Amino acid sequence: MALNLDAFWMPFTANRDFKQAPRLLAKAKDMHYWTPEGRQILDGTAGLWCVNAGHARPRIVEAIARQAGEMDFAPPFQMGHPLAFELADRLLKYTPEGLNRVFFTNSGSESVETALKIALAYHRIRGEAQRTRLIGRERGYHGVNFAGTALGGMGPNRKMFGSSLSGVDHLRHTHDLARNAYTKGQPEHGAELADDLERLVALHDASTIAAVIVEPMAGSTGVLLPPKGYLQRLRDICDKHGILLIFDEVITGFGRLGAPFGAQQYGVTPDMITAAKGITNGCIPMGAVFAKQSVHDTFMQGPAAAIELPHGYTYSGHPMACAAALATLDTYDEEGLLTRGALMHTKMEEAVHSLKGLPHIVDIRNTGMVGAIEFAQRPGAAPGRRAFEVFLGCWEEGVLLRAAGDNIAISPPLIINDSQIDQIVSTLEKVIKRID
Ligand code: PXG
Repeated sequence: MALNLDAFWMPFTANRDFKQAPRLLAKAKDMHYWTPEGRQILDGTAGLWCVNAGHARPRIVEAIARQAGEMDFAPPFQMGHPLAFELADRLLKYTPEGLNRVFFTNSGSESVETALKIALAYHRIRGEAQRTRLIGRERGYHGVNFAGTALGGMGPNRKMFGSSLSGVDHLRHTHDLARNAYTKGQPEHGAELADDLERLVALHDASTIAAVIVEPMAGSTGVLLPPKGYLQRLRDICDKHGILLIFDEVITGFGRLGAPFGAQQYGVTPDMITAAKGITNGCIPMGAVFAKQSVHDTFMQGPAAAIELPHGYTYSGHPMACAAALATLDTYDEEGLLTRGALMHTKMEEAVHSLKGLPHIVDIRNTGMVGAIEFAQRPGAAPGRRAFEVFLGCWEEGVLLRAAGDNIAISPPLIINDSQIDQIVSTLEKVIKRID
């Protein structure tokens, strides 16, 4: 029976184009996908930045199967189950010092909404209920729920949804091709862009600002690394004005940059971290917010019988997700994957930067297990066409990459080997040479 593609309204997809020429994946193992026809595809995107240990890893598969038979679900409100406590405690081995309280969600978007609600409530409990303003950054991505949409800074993701949330402002983005093109690792120029926060403080007054949320490295917008000194400067300004700093580490968490979290990679500790994706190796939906103990303890006042934070999800700390996460952490530990990005950094850097000089490329960026190639917009065409054609060409040649605006992002599972990195780069070279 032929597959009927009509009913499924696909997310973030050009539905009509896709359904004319579908790109289907039917099977996955380690570094590869296979199409329903059996064509092998090298996974250059770790699914969507989430399958950090590679696909269908036996420990994780077994843990999920075992847990499904043992206990499928347990209510998380006013009830508990051991795995959620075990996982929260285990996660502290990886989080930056001091971020030792864990709130479970089911996605990055939910982690973002949760952290922002915690920030608002935190100030209110402390007698600063007027601190309601939330600050994001241009070109940021914080998922697709209302606050995440409002705080995100990618124009096309916002414009269809009205004002979505009031009391929001944005820092300028840090992408500066004129000064930083072809930088290997963190750009030299742009720390002073953090002073934008002082500008917003002057405009709105610090007493109205609850929190700033930024990705340590902006992923979805096409891999923008923080300029040297930028994140520390943001931290200092937040401290000066009593503003909470949230790092959205949905992509950078769990080893993508070469350390467990971007906070450690860049040596800057936020007040909260939002995470998801790699926490379960992408195989069961799960997210988490990591909070400083001082943030958590602010809530632990008043009558002990009262619910301190009226927030949570039916599936917060779902037993299957907890089992998957624990087995994922075992796999990361056994194979040293959360720091493998640091070992592979030079290989990745040399590989992606070898593409310099090919037609239409205007910048190449890299860090840990991430690379990005930026293309000039084709004159007269819609933004992103060249990157999308490169993505399509690579798919036809057996390599899955991700188009993000005018950029191609490379973010393979952390188990990738040298020859697979070479395969990604030689495929890119072949495809880039034939596009106009
Ligand atoms: N924050 C950040 C920093 C993200 O990267 C989310 C929040 C939302 O997570 P959920 O689990 O609700 O999707 C993300 C998600 C891409 C791409 O192509 C990136 C994401 C999702 C889909 C595609 O770069 N990141």
